[in-house]
Amino acid sequence: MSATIKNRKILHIDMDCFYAAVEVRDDPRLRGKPVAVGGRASGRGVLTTANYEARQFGVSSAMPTATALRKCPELILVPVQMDKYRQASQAIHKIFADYSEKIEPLSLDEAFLDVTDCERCDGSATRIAAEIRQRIWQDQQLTASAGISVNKFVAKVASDWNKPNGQTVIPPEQVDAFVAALPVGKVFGVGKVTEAKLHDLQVNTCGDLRRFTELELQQRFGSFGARLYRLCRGIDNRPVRPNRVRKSLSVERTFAEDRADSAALLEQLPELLVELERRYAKQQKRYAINGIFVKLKFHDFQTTTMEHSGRYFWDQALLRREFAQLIEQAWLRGQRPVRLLGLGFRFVELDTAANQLDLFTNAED
Ligand code: TTP
Ligand code: MG
Repeated sequence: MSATIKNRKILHIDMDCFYAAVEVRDDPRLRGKPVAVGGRASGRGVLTTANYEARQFGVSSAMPTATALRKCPELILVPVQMDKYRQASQAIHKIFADYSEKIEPLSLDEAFLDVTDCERCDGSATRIAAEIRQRIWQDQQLTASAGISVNKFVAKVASDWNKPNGQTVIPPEQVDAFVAALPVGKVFGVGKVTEAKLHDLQVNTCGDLRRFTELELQQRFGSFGARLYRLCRGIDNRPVRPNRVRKSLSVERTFAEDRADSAALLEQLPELLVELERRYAKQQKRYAINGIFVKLKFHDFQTTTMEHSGRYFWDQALLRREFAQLIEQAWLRGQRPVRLLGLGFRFVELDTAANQLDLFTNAED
């Protein structure tokens, strides 16, 4: 039975100084020293992150490398090596998958897991988090921190509480008090502007925010006001949403009258291809086409599919030729009237989180 919103068990897991930790792991000479990952100062580089030794000097993510070197002259700078972080990220996600199907990655190093239905560790979310962190260490020699609570908001705040290499549990009965004491700046969506506005209203903590009615908050903050009203009470019903990666896209048509042969099928190709193109263009994310396939259902309901793998860009003429070939080959397998024709693409799995971070890497020299 799926759990009600009230008794969910949500984990937020976040790797500690992720890129820097991977670099230190791979070069023991860096251990114990201040290390940052990013572009060179001469190339106007910025840092993606820094290890905890470097943070003691005031070095932080997104800081220009030149500034960081002024704050910490002995800082060791390592260039970004995205492939390594991606590999570590994949290994970590494999471990997550042993505990839940409901995994929502936020970036390469951070994810929510809904472990409400997980039966491992006697169903104890606290022990599940500890075990996951232990396995990440054994498998990757990297440390992670975790927050454990009843919803995403509280779990995320909690994972920061005992960083690095720690975990914090906020059980249901403590959520209210925990959130009441929380500075409003910790609430997801409250940026500098909103925070300043709230301070003007003598609001410093989520507890202070509870003085306002939902309507008052809506009047001041628009639609975000309604969310604030709930969040400051520790209420957050957002589900953990797995980023479903699309593996294929297809269109198909059942004919009013069966098509006798492949020539009759080919007449249908241009129209179906336009439909496929329309669906492909409508997708929010871009997927690289890694193969094409056709599906035929013969009049006796026997079905056959034929694939061709290879990288394709959208090229009408080429796709038409290649689909036509597949249709002919597929028809030869049955050589009888056809009631349905389908066309489709297979996609390469793209790691959307990694792609976002690539934008950052490009700032490198
Ligand atoms: P974070 O989880 O924000 O930071 P972190 O893992 O380095 O440190 P913490 O221990 O505080 O969690 O980001 C994860 C990785 O994403 C980080 O190692 C580098 C990369 N990153 C960027 O490329 N640009 C950025 O601005 C930030 C914040 C992170
Ligand atoms: Mg992190």
